[in-house]
Amino acid sequence: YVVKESRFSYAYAVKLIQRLSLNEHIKVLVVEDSTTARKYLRTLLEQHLFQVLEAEHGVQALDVYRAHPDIRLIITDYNMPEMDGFELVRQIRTQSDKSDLAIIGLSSMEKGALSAKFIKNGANDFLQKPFFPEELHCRVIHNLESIEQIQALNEAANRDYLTNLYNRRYLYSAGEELYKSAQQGRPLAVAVMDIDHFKSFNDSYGHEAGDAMLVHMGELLSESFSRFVTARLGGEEFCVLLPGLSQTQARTLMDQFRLRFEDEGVYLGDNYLQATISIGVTSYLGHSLDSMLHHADELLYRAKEMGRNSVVG
Ligand code: GH3
Ligand code: MG
Ligand code: MG
Ligand code: MG
Ligand code: MG
Repeated sequence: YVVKESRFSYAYAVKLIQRLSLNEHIKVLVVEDSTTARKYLRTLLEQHLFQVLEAEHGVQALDVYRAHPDIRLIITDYNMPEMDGFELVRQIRTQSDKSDLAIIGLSSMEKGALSAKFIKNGANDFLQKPFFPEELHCRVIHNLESIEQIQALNEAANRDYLTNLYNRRYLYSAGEELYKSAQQGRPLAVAVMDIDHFKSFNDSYGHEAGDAMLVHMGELLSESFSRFVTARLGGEEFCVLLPGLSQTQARTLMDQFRLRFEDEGVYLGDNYLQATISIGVTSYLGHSLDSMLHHADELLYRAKEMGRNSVVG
């Protein structure tokens, strides 16, 4: 006789239930030429609340993926008309790597070579048909969690811990792209700013108040420049990359920001804290992004010399 036992531990079942609210926002594409198999996969995935999309072969799958670039997982059969699973995986991997999109290969043909080939072509995982629904679910969750962890790590590596603005590392990688487009004719302005007399601010109100002011700066910057790239360069120095703006437009915007920062202080307990900033703005491309930042920094230094709380550029 067959003993029917629960394949999930209690802890695992709890974990699966906790995931359901996450799954609702995740698109999964099922690529399978057999209608029966496709509908079966859809049913299993919908039990876990995933948004399921379908394609009958590789060519159709590429179209669906183009229309829905936010698909997080593709489950694909091997043997299909028009374009098979290997070719699909190969083509998808020219656009999206394993940290953006998970792919699970599927096939009922003899194992070994097939699974290896799926993985060599860029699939994250492989599942042999017929499979237990539990195995499908475990592998789907496992692969999605890997992507989520990589994305969380990337995000943490690119953010400044105190202000949650981007850090210098991200600024340079995003900036290089913008700099390349600037060399091809798209305008780019760079602003570097620094809080005035911040050392004496810290000395007067304390380091905690200094930190509160930096957090406040982060909030005002991301609010005022949501269309642009804002970063903390270090200490009380910040940077805004303004693609598409001329020197004059950028200087006007930065001057509005300077006034806003001067006007809107922040409360720390009963203390209302205020500070001012000096800003350098350039759209002179020079020979590198780094030279642009240096130039903006020189203009910032001039604003300091001229008495602070001003924009030079
Ligand atoms: P200036 O107007 O010329 O910019 O004068 P300043 O005093 O702002 O410039 P200086 O470079 O002499 O001092 C910068 C100060 O910023 C010193 C440092 O203690 C403070 N600072 C840097 N990072 C942090 C931080 O994360 N938190 C706090 N509270 N203070 C910081
Ligand atoms: Mg098939
Ligand atoms: Mg300063
Ligand atoms: Mg200084
Ligand atoms: Mg400074």
